[in-house]
Amino acid sequence: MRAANPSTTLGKRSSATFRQRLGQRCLSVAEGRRKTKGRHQSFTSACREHGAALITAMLVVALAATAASFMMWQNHLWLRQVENLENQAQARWIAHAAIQWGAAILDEDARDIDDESEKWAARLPPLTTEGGEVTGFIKDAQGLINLNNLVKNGRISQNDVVILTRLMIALDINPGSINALVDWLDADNEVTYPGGAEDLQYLALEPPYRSANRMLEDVNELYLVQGFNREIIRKLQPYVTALPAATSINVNTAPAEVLMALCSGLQMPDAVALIQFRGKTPFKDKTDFQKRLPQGVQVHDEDYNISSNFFNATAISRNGRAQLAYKALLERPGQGSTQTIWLKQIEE
Ligand SMILES: [Ca+2]
Ligand SMILES: [Ca+2]
Repeated sequence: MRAANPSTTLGKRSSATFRQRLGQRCLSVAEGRRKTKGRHQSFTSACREHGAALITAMLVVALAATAASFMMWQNHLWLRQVENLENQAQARWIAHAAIQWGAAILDEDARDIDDESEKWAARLPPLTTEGGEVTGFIKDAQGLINLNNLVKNGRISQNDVVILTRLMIALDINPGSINALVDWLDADNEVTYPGGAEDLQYLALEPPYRSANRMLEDVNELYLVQGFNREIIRKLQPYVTALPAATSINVNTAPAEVLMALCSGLQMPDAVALIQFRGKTPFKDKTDFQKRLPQGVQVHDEDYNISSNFFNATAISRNGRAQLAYKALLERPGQGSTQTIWLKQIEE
């Protein structure tokens, strides 16, 4: 039997111990790493939570700031709207007052003659008001051709048809649509030939409508009358009007084109000469006007006059950011105070 080698035994023991110790050491290191990893994970998780909370807080602040900004903007907008409405109301009130002032000036005016050297014809210089200014002017509505004259007492007025025909020819407009205007104004439903139009023609349009069979309330109503279009109305507008009664033309205020339409045979140079003459010495009566007409020129006595009953007053008022223009038709009767027939807001 062979005796055991002590050194070999000792070596085996040392080796076992070493492995044991190594195992423990490894376990210890692994434990350490596990703990470190755990701590790291906890730290990362905490960081993530903290980050999320921070982003949420920032979002809440941003939303709150946006909401506050929106509310402030809305509030500002509302205040501006209120201010605009207030400015508009003030501007409207001042414009209406200016037109009433115009009516008072007409009341004070002598009514035997109406010419452009009179006080009512002077343009109102801009007057400062609280928060703005107002200006305005009055024009004689009877210096123009009254389209409603075409039908008088239910019948066609041939004199007035001739006057409008002369104007349209001078303005290079085909006068063929005058009968349609006569039909628009007259009370019956019988078509005036050629060129007339009553319900039958207008009801065939899309959309259909009926003939008015009454006076025009406004020159723009011509858009509804057969044969009148934008171009024709644009050309006519400086020389025609729509008054609520038959009227005569005031030769102290009529422009040259209207004088030429009124007087048979009157040429432009003579019409300009008449206007220059009346600028210095207004026609004091109808005979005075007739005397000034060139030889051969004729005018019907009932078609003209040297004074007026109807005037257009325009007022332009500015208040803050609001600027409004109003136009009125004023009627000044032979006696009594001037009345407003209509008042409307217009484009400047
Ligand atoms: Ca006068
Ligand atoms: Ca008719």
